[in-house]
Amino acid sequence: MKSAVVTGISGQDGAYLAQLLLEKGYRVYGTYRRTSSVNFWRIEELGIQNHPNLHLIEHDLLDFASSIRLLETSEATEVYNLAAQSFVGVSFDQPIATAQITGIGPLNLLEAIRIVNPKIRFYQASTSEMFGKVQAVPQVEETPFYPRSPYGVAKLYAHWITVNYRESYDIFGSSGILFNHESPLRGREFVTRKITDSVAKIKLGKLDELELGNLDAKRDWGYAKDYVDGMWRMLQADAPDTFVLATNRTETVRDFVTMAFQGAGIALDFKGQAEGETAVCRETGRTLVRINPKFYRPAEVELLIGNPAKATAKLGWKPTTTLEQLCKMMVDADIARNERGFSF
Ligand code: NDP
Ligand code: GDR
Repeated sequence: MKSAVVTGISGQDGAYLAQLLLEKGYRVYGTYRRTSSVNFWRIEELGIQNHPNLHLIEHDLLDFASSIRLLETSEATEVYNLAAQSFVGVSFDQPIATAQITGIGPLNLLEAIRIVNPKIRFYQASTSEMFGKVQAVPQVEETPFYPRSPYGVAKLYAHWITVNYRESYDIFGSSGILFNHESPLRGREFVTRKITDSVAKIKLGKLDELELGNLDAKRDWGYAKDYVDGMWRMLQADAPDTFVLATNRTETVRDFVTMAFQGAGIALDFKGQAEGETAVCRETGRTLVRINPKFYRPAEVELLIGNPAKATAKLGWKPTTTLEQLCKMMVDADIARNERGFSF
């Protein structure tokens, strides 16, 4: 039986990847950090929390000794490093913690691999945020990086140290440059889920208005389940490499807002500009969306769109879900959750 470590099991991608690996017959060691109240709602929603081949292990990404023990206990042949301080907005308020967890955390794992078993295959969760102030459209593996947040800078370190261990020590370290991917399991601080959860609450009369920041930002949004399949494919390849996973389509936050309200049967009209912009219900004239400048970032990534041609050619990977399907799936899930009073 193959054995894999997935760091960040309590996160969106960790839950979907664990599910995929269990379906493929792996023994999965999912790591989580110690908190006073651990919450496994995502693996519970997927119904895998009591799977006999899922082992939940407390592990701190910054504790080198515990990384060594993790690899020894699990006898893993694949390590997927998904744990990170992953919220761009917070990285401006907590740049040092973000640098340590998101930047140095992966180095701890790579060093542990070098010591315990250099044959272990390593996946690093890199990001389109590394492109930041984009230097080419669409972005591909060779596009120069220009991160625009402490998060993006930390991820860039983690990306290059993975490449460096590949080249220096012959470690099978692959880096997936993944563009935004969403799902009903997305954290509520990220814009898509914030929107779909708020749409559900507005629809059910539990919320009056949705407050957002920059509506002009453009993102390439895909479905998280497609993307964890791409991670697995990267570690099954003949050689370690760097791959972009994206849909090659970009839309504004405003477009996603429109789509999400439409999914709940509400048509919107946008009025005004910049921080004075609002969206009103076409039927009632009631304001449903307002701008709050506190959601703007000190430096913004304005436009992301990725071309996954390399992943398609070398891994046979393709996104399978349209943005319309994804948005509807998220709105429906949030309406159902809010109806039954569950709202993570
Ligand atoms: P989430 O924020 O949903 O999950 C992050 C995970 O990291 C959680 O399990 C979280 O634990 C854990 N974590 C946070 N801080 C620490 C810490 N100090 N020590 C140990 N674990 C910690 O992110 P996603 O699942 O969306 O993303 C997975 C990875 O992919 C991340 O590295 C992210 O940066 C990267 N990525 C994500 C993209 C996306 O669009 N989703 C795109 C590109 C890259 P807890 O539950 O306790 O907070
Ligand atoms: P992002 O995702 O920063 O791209 O990082 P997020 O959903 O947070 O923001 C996307 C865009 O929406 C704009 N925005 C808002 N964002 C949030 N969170 N809340 C708001 O109210 C709001 N209003 C407008 C943002 O300014 C931004 O332009 C995600 C994370 O998953 C990272 O870990 C990952 O690396 C990248 O995607 C790829």
